[in-house]
Amino acid sequence: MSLQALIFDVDGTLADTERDGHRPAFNAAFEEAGLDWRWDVPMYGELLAVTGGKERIRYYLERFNTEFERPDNADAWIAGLHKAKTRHYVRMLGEGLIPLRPGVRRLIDEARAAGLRLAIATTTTPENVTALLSATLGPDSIGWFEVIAAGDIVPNKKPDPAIFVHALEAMNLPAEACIAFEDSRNGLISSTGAGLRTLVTVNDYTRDDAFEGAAMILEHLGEPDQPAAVLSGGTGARVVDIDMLRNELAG
Ligand code: XBP
Ligand code: MG
Repeated sequence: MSLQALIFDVDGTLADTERDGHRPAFNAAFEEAGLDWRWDVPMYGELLAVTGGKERIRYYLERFNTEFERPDNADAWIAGLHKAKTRHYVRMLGEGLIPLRPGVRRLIDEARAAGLRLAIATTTTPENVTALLSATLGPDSIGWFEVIAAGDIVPNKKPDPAIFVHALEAMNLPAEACIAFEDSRNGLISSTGAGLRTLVTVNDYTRDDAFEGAAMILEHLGEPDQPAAVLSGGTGARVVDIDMLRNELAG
């Protein structure tokens, strides 16, 4: 079936948001709430085992800070803490602190020029997605994505396939007509669980993940003057463009 749409993950795929975006935003929210919790870079790597910010805070308390006495209304309290984190994160994006990864803008421009449809499937909060798109590709770019499937829109976050299934249903497309872009094992399990061929671009937190089932694994999407290292798959091309997706990945 011919290629009709590209579905992008956000965190770690469009931009390296986790280490220098979400992590400091969580820490700023903790400080503001008078908590002495600080998530350093290695600890945050362990916390990434669980997707979703509220879920990640719960996991931290269950696994790494069991002494902490939670308030009675723990869910609402965590939701409030997470809301503050989102506020800090959106502010950081607005300050232009987090750029897109190599090749992302180019590939999105090429996909639009080729008439491909675009969607997003992410675990993060919807306003984080629109803030990132707006700060990097400009406010109009929000409308380039036919579907922005994000956050609590599905009950179970990645690695559950629900968010990709939701995006496919909203576009009324079969998985065979699409390619997904992911950066993590949880993301890959989710996308392949929805039947999607998936191209993985690794980052410092995910390069040692096991990526069985990925159609191709690269360092990043590549630019003509900055070709990507190919870690697995493909036939040697080091810049991901539409021809390459059609020739090497589309079924
Ligand atoms: C991203 C996530 C998100 C972000 C934080 O996973 O797990 O939770 O880390 O965003 P993926 P929120 O890239 O696989 O979608 O705090 O808004 O959840
Ligand atoms: Mg990701």
